[in-house]
Parts: sequence; C-alpha cells; structure tokens
Amino acid sequence: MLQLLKSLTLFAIGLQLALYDLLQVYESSIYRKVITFSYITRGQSTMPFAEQHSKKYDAIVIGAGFSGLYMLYRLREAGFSVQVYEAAPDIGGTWYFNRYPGARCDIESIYYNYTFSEELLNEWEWSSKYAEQHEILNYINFVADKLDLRKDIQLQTRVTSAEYNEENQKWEIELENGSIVIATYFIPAVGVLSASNIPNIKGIDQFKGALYHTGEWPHEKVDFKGKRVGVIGTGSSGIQAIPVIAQEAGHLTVFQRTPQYSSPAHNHPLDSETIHKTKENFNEIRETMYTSMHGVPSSASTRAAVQDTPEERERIYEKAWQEGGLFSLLYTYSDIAFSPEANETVAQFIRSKINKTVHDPETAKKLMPNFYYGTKRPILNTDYFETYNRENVSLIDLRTAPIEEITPSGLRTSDLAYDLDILVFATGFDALTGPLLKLNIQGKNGVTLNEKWADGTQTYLGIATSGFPNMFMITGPQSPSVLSNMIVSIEQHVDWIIDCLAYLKEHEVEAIEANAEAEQMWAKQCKAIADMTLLSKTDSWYMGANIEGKPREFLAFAGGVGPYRQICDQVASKGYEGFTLLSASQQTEDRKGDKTMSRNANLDPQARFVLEQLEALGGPPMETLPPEEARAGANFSPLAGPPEKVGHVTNKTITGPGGEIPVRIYSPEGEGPFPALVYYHGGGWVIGDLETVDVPCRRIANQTNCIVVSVDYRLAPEHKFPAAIEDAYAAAKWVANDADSIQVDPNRIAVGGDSAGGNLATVVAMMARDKSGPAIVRQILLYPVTNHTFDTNSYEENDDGYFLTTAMMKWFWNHYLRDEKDGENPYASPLLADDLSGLPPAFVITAGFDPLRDEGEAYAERLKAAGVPVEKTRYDSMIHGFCWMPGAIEQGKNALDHVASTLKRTFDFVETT
Ligand code: NA7
Repeated sequence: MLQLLKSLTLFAIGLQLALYDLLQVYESSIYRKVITFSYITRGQSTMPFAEQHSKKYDAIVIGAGFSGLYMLYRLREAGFSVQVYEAAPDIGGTWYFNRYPGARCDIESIYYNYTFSEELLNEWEWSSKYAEQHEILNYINFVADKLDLRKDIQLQTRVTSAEYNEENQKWEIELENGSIVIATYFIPAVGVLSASNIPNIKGIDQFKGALYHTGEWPHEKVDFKGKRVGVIGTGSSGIQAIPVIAQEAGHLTVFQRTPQYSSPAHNHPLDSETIHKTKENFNEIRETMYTSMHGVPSSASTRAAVQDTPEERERIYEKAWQEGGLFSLLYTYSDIAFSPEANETVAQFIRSKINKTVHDPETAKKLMPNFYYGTKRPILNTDYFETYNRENVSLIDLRTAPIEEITPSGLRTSDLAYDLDILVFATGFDALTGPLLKLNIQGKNGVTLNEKWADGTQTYLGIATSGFPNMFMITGPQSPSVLSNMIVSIEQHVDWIIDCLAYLKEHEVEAIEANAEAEQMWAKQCKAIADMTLLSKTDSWYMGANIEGKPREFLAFAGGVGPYRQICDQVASKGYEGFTLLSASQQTEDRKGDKTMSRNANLDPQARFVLEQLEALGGPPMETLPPEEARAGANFSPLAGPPEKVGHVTNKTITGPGGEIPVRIYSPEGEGPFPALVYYHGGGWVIGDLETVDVPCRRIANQTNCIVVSVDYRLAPEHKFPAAIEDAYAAAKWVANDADSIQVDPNRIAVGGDSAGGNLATVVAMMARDKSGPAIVRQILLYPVTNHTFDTNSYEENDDGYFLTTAMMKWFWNHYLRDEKDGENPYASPLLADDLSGLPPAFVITAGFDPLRDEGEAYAERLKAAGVPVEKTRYDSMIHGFCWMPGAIEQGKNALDHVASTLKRTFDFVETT
C-alpha cells in the first residue's frame, strides 16, 4: 500500500481521485452489455456494394509514424490482416514533417525509442542526449526495415473519409483516388501534432517571399544566408529554430506573442558508458517509465517548495537548471504543479536567469513569461536567450503591437512595417483533436466526429468514443498523450488495443463501443484532474486556446502515465467496463456483483476513487495484519495533499503518565496569546500518528488562526485502555498549564479529534469536567467512536467497502480494550455515560457511508438531551476518514474549513464575553 501511495504522491494523489468517478458510470449504466448481432446470419445478397468490391482487412491504420508503425507490427504479429495508409511520401509521421532547423526531441533520446524489443534497443545507438530530427527519422526507418513493415504500408495515400456501416458493422474508408477499403477495426494513428496551425492573418496570400511552417518544412535546405527572416511564434518549435536561423540569416526578426519559460538542454554527445549502462538496466528503467507520471524514469520530489527556505530552493532550482531535463525544474517540488505560490518561486527563478542572460534590459523585459510554469510543455533550448544578444536579431512584442497584416514585402504590426524575404510560421498545431477531425469520420446514425465533438471532446480513456464502434485512437485527446513521453504512451495504447482485439476474438465479439455514460464521466474526470492543477488556468494549446472557435477544455489526461495505465488495465480486467460488446453468438454475460459495483450511487465520486485506488493495491485486510505491519502500511498522508505553510511547527515531548508524549505544535505567525486546539489523531487507538493529521492540523491552524497541538498518544495493543486517554488528558492539561510557554490563551482551549481521536477528545472533555481540569470551550468530534457495539444500522449498511469496515472496528476495539468490561466504561464508550451534562459545546461531523455514523449521531443527540449545545453535520456522500484526505476529497477540505469556522466563532465568542 505504502509503495503505491508513494508512487501516486508525485503530482499529489488528489489528481487521481477523480479517475474513479468513472466507476459511478458503471453503476448507473448497463456498461457491460453483450448484444447479439444478427448481420452475419443474413444472406450475401444483402451485402452492401462496397463490401462486395473492396479490399478487406481486419484493421486499417492511418499514419506511419511511431504509433502507426507499432500498431502495424502488433496487429500483424497477432494474426490480423492490416493495411497502413500514409499521406506522406515516406514514413515517420511528425518526424517526417517537422524537419525545421534545430528540430530535436525534448525527451532524452535513450528513453525516446520503442521499449518492446530488446533487439531494437541493443542494435540502435543514439549519438546525443537530445537527438536531431534526422537521427530520429533514421531510427524510425531502421525499425521499419528491421521489422519489415513497409510491405503493409501504402505511402502517398491520403484517407479522405471513414464511415461506419451499421448494416455490416464495418468501416468503409475512402482513399484520395476514390477507392474504398473495408475493415473491421479502424485505427487512426494520425499523431497529435500533425495538423499545422497557420493563423488566418490578413494578407497572408499576398506575401511575395518564401513562407514556411515549421510543421511542414520542405526537404530541400532553406537558404537563410543574408536574408531578412521573420519568425512568428516562440513555442518549442520557434525556440529550437530561432538560434539556428539566427546564425545564418542577414537579420532575424522574432514576432513574439507570449514569452516562454525555457531552460538549457545542455545537449551533448552520448558517451558509450551511459549508453551501455542504460541498455544493461533497461528492464528496470522501463518499469519506472511505465509507472511514472510522464513516461520518463524520474519523478518529482515529495517535498513542497514552501518547506524550504528561499536559499535552499535557489540551490535546488540551480541544480535542476544545470541538469537540463525536460521535467527537472517541474520535479524539484511536489507542489509546483498545484500551488500558485510554489509555482511562482520557480517562475521567478527562470525569469532571473533570463534577466542575467539577455544583455538589453528592454529585450529581457519582453521575454519575461508570466503564466504558471509547467502549464505549457516545458521547453528546452540551446542558446535561445543568448540569441537575443546578437546584433542581427530583434524581438517584436506582439502584445504591445499586434500583427495587422502580411504584406507583399513582409509584415506590418500596429507599430511598424517589416520587410522580409522569408517568413517562418512557428505557430504550432491544432493539437490532439485537429488531426482526427480532418479525417471526416462518420459513425453511427450518420453522426460525424466533428458534429459529436463540436461542443467538446468526448472519449472514453482517450481510446474510443461512443457512436464510433471498433474505432481506436492512439494517444488521442483525454489520454496522457502530449503530457508524456509519447512513445511510452503509444506503446501502452497499442498494447491495450491488441489485448482488447484478442479478447474480442476469443469471445466472438463483433464490435466494441464505448458507452456514452462512461465517456461523459471520463471527460468530467479529465477536467476535474486538470482543474486540481494549474494546468487549466493557462491559455495553452492543451486547452485548445490557440485555435479560434475550438472548445476551451483541457485536452489531455493529467493524472499520469502510471495511474492511467492502471485504469486502462482495470477496465480490461473487468471485461472492458464502460464498453458495450456486440457479439455474434447468443452468449450473455452477467455483471459480477463485486464490491465496486455494489457501492451506493450516492457515494461521492472522489471518495469512490480513493476506495477503488486503495482496493487496487490489493493488500491484505488490515485486521489480518500484526499491528506494526498495519501501521507501516497505513500511510494515508499522500491523500492529504501538500502541506500548507504555517508560522512555526515545533516538535517536542511532554511528560505523560507513561513516559514522554511527542506533540507537534502548529503556531500562526505573529504574537500570541492564541486560542488552541488540542488534537487527537484517529486510527482506532492502534494506528495513526502525527503525520497522518499533519495537513489537516496545518489547515485548521491557518484557517482559525489558532495554535494546534497534535498529540502522539500511546497506541494499543502495546498500551491498552486507558493509556491513550491518560496521555490525551495529560496533553490537554499541559497545554492549559504551560499555556504561557507556547503562547496559548488558557481560557480558549478546545479539544478535537477524528474517529478514535474524536473518542479521546470527548473523553478528555469528560475527564476535565470530572476532575475539574482545564476549561475546555469546544469539542470537535469528527466521526467519533462512541460505543463499543457493532449493531447500528450504519454498521449494517456500511459493513464493508467504505474504507472503515466492521471487521477493522472489531480488530481496533479488541486491541484497545483489556477486556469486554472496559467497553462499558464511559471513558471508552462515552455514549454509555450516565451523565453528559456540563460538557463543552460540541461540533459533531459524521459521514453517510461510515459504520460509525449512527453512534456519532446518537452521541450528539444525547449531548443535546443533556443540555450541551450541539452542532451536528452529516456529510451524506462521505466515507470515514475523509478529513484526512483533503488532497483527494474536496469535501474533506470543506469539512476542515467548517471545523475552522466553528472554532473561530467559539474562540471569538469566548474572547468577547
Ligand atoms: P506552440 O507551442 O503552439 O507554439 C506556437 C507559437 O506560435 C506560440 O508562441 C504562439 O503564441 C504563436 N502563435 C500562434 N498563433 C499566432 C498568431 N496568430 N500570431 C502570433 N503568434 C502566434 O507550437 P510549437 O510548434 O512551438 O510546439 C508544439 C509542440 O511540439 C511542443 O509543445 C512540443 O511538444 C513539440 P501564443 O503562445 O499562442 O500566444
């Protein structure tokens, strides 16, 4: 469990929670239908004309780039007949066309190759850390030759349309020459950056000079020598091309709309030792790539930027800058992708680098980016910023003087006219959806893909889309795609598709189609994940923002390559959940009534995701483990998200009845005395520690502006009842007695805790009443344990499958109590107390899907009946423990803020009375 949770930590597990929303779909729809398909029983005479006269294949693949070639190979190996059509005169796809000066990969070459074949790996050797376009194209040709792929590829053949024929469940694909080919499976492997974006600038046709787009670069060398060259666009392509063009051009004018963050690639020839080591360890490396965030064998630090001093951050950023990896800076801290404050620290670092590099302050100013770093693909460069120190280069800021028109002799902005011999459009692509929408694809009921996606992209897993059976996209929109090492993602998609086709064959399924409900949920999840990061807060081509009229939406799956693979595998392992399978045979398959399926539809989707993720870990039930193992495995802190910065955090020990008690004190900035919350973590008195509640305590301290003292009381079974309550009480007394030393106002002390911690909090309040101990002004009880019984309705309803189970609760109680009799002690089961009067006002939170729901609510009622002011809130769609998970479950955050506002009110009230 620990291991997986750690691996998910990278970009905060919060990102991934939403994936499991799609499980909601499974419950709300008949997602695993097997429908009898009757066409095959019809006579030949009803066969459509095209089918009788056209070439037929099991699969048609469009495109002979990295994805099309691997798809071809796997299809052929699996025994499917296949034909690839490629519009270009040769293979290579994106790498065939993007041959502009300076074009090279931004993932290290040694990881930018197919990983499926040891033979290919061993036989190929890259020359430099970031290979140039021609070398990558050579590699693609090497693979094609080695695997004898060309014989199934028809070059210079553009597909003009693809139409699904519902009569015979086949795809009819029309080629440029008017012929039609038929296939069961239609696989557009058209790449994601293959539809060039040439902006519709007035006068573009009048230009008398030479005009190029980086994505459609000619084969002949473009001669820049002595020429007046203009480059529009400063994305990856522009930033790669500009330094190279500048070396040759008479004068280069760069027309920049948005300045970019970019760091040096530090490209260099690869030495044989590095190559040898990589090859030797490739199995291990591949595994890391497969389970990683971006498909590369490295990962982000789990440390938050706010945890370090500015000096330490500077040191760490400098190191990453010198490394020159695509994700080096992004990976320095866990919160750069999420937190505006953390992001600004790295953004500022890069800006200062630009400032130091560019000599002319005015030019440097124009080059200062101001969007969130990492919300566009990071860009590596070679001497990009240095190029602006050249005499023959000038930079035009289009934000202050936009382009008005392209003239016969050049270009005119609102400020000036520029005479140009060559104009280079480095203006990017209609990314991800563009290449697919250019194909004129028509699915069921005559609906085209363009019509279907007119208001937004809808896919299931980025692989399929409803209404288009037997069509598979490779690295399509709503998959990790452009956020990843494309080759890793391509291989994963192709492998998944091949497994799927094998499954269909084995089960005699004629057609597979994504369910509309599944894809709606998937789209929702892709959005939710992006919204949890800063990614959707920047106008980028990831958001479709570079193309006029394109729906504004985050176009990729930002949850990471590893988690995405896990989801795809899970969908497959459950017989292609979220898809409808149409079978030629009469067989029907019943849905398995497993735990996942039977979960209540009202369960919050984020909570559902967490449950599913924990389930996917497949570890043994906690109650079957020895306590030490249960503790080691129960690291839920990744679900809490990144820790907030608080004024001061002090770890210390205080003297307790059974020895030293560790406490952690969270203090706000400024001068005290502050009110205080003494907080007890949950964990059934057996597991849990200060780390478990670190994030919640920080949040409460900040939101309430109070001190939070988190108490690491003794755990059972080593220390059985009443050890925990003795420590808990001792800690509350210490806070009251030593209030001065920690700047606490002794008149404003509250106690609080979650689950078993909630039990301890209210017992401390009782002990304080009974022993005339510290005055406690409020008790915060988050889904507390209040009674040693297991017979409530909530136990029955939520017995298993909602995080806390009846079996776990029994295990906890058994470890905690010395004997059954202890369970009747009101200090163990406060609900059984004869007298609850005189206790501090209570704020009780319960969760709908929690075995402890009813006892928490019963306790609130009894307090009320005893004259104690009580506020009670049930979070209907929540599970036990959700306040530990504010990084993964939005309502966890809401509940903590609810606690904070209640505390604040109480403390303010006490202060003024
Ligand atoms: P990008 O990253 O989309 O960059 C395109 C650049 O062109 C960018 O600076 C745009 O400015 C600029 N642009 C686009 N349209 C215009 C108009 N009308 N006027 C002025 N400037 C314009 O494409 P790339 O080819 O560089 O890189 C694409 C991916 O390829 C890259 O991420 C790598 O994964 C490989 P804007 O930022 O929109 O203001």
